[in-house]
Amino acid sequence: ELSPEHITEIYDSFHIEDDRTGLSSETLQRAIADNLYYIQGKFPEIATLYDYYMAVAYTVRDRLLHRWINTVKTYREQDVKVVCYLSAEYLPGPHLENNLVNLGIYDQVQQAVESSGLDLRSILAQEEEPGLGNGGLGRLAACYMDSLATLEIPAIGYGIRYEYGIFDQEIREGWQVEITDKWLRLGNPWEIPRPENAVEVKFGGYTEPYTDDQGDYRVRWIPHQVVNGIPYDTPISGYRVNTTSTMRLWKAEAPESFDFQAFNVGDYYGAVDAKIISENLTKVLYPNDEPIQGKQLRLEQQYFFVSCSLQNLLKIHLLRGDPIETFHEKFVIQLNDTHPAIGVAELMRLLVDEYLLHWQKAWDITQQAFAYTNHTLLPEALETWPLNLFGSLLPRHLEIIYEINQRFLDQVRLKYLGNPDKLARLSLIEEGGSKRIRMAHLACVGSHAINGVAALHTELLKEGVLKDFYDLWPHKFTNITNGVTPRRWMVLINPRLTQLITREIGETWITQLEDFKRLESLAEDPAFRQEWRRVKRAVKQDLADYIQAHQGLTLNPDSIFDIQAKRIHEYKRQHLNVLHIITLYNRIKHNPRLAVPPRTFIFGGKAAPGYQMAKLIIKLITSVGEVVNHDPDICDLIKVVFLPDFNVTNSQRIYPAADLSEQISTAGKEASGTGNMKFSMNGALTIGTLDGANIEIREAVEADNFFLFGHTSEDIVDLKAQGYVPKTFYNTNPALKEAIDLIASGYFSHGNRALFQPLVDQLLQADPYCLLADYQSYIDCQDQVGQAFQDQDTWTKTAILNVARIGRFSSDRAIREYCREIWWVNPVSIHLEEYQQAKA
Ligand code: T68
Repeated sequence: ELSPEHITEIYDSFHIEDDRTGLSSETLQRAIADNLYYIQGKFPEIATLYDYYMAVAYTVRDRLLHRWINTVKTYREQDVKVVCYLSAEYLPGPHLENNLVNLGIYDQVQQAVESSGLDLRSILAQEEEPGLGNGGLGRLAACYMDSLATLEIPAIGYGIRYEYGIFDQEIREGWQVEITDKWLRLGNPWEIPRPENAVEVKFGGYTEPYTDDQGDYRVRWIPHQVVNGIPYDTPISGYRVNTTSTMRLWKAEAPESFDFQAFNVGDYYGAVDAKIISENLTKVLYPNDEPIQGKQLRLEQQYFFVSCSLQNLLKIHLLRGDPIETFHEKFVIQLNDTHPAIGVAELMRLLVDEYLLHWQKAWDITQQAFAYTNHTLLPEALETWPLNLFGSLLPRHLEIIYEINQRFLDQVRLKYLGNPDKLARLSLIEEGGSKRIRMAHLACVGSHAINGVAALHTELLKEGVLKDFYDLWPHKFTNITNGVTPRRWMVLINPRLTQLITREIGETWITQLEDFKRLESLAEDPAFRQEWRRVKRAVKQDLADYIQAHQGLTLNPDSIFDIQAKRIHEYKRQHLNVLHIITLYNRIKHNPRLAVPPRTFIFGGKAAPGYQMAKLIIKLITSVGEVVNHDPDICDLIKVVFLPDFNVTNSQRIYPAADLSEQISTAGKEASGTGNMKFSMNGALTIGTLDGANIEIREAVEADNFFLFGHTSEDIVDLKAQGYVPKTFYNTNPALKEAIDLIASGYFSHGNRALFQPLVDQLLQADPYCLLADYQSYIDCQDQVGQAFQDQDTWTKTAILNVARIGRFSSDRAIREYCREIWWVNPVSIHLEEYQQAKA
């Protein structure tokens, strides 16, 4: 520790130039030139556009660092409670533009680069986004980081610095091809490595008991392997506030001492092998949006980042001079699904084995520190680990989990005398056949709060997968409906609509989205509606231009832009959408003079590389597009587009351009959905089932302004209970039969009947997601959509009302609820000290 005098001396020895903090376009222009020269080592004759991007990024980062340092200092000095978000995935999207928006320097930077003869949009396009997540769950974590900073809540987001993020998707001959995502190849200007804060993580080996100085029974863990965790910090700005939080991602490296050990015995190659094995740990993101049961490396990743993060938190706590016993008063740890649930056992290990607390004290701290968010109802998606695998990797944690379980079941036994079934259902260990650890149960037992991510989802958790826990601890359960940040999902992606709205109602909505309700009366104003339509038309033209340039397809910007963009999954039912397309196609083929409003069907989304049916659904979409787009009988009334590589960057062109948002999952399967919110916020109408947050969106915008179809989650349960026979629907519905038969006939596959056979068989023989049962209702509803679109003025009114009433679905609202109901934390404002003052 340095003395105060020494610190003053260090401050006196250097000073920060205004070129690193100034916000005028002149200063920014100078700073960009300076960074191009001194950081990129380039001069204009040889600088690439990427060099300019880096120079601008470093210039913006300098401005962030000033705020970031003040944020960290404030939290160090003041006695604040901090939210720690533990998430194996983050999808922040490109940082540069978001930071320009949040700092309020978009125009100044634009002017600065234009004065240098450059174009800001093409500089922004250089950024490679960190694809450190699969979909909704990772993107939610990023929206929450944005809202936490904007609401000035002290927070750290912990995660994994995957070297390869989610694969890039290419479409070749209609099939998905996965390309490795080398996002770090050209350097990452947003992260700061902190090798001095490395921590050690142990794996494998065995445990042994010993007696400590007090004569207490203790356990020691002798690992087989040690891996170092190196933190990489990325500043996360808040909107127009000084608060700048930290996203701290861990990279695995081999500890040097480990290498030396091998060197000493002369095993140079063994040492290199060990290094490779260690560094494999954070090499790649598992591209699955469901858990991959039983992959050892995945468990290693989870434990690695959780152990690094908890060790780091305990260190911060002790550095602040606080006693270990008050840990839970200063930190609350949110588990983003069960991926970090091993944290419950790890905190117990750290408190009991390393800090020598008694079990009960450690358990009180742990339970009060943790809270758990569930993101799925699919029973096959609940994470469990084979006990053998778990025990060989984490022998001490297995013992701790046994101890937690024993004490937990002792308590349960008193409540449910003589009900062994209940005990078996609640147990952290799944018995029978091969034993497994149930991570959701560990998360429930170790947390003071458990939440679902939409009202229906939370209710279904309480009646279904977590029912026994709900019966035991009803007070632990809460619903926090998801939300998305209006900064990225409106201000950044839709400047035209942002400007129109702000001109009318001011800009308070950017941080208080409920203020959108001031748009209600404008829905009645014909002149405003006309301007709204002009904006939508311009934004659709932008997307059409992009698709023309990238896919050579000409789209009609006056057609209905009907969009489904999300991961490809049978439960999300992209193939139901395809059945509608084929139905329309058949109708036009039968009656070429049929008056149908022109539609452009746009799809985007990745399939897990091992999920054959999802990949076949992509092939079906592209194959149908191939036929429909070129059939002269269709006269361009229908176009089908598959936009490759759906990621945050590409999604930003999609949401603003939609007329119709497809949210058509089987009721009871989609926990919440968040794309539904982004589409609505940008003025699309929704066609959807009563699933996830759709239900609440429909309530908010009111039933007349939402296209509802399909069975409810209760209907679906009943349908299945009665023995669902999809063939009955097929046999009794000629249009449905015709559509499916056309796929089966090889019509879309150059006569190859075998190609789509697995998909057809699945629908006719099992149809686990009830497409056939919902088909007619969907078609009828789509017919209403087609009708409604003919009346552009009413359609626009409805779109405006959707936006006016979507305010509740801001992530700011969601974060306020977490703060109030689960975290018990308060905002702390950050004052920027002038650098010279900072000496004090
Ligand atoms: C999604 N889950 C839900 N999981 O499907 C979606 N899972 O309804 C919800 O809106 C969203 O979470 C946010 O709450 C996911 O995205 C995953 O990506 C995932 C990844 C690995 C393992 C399991």
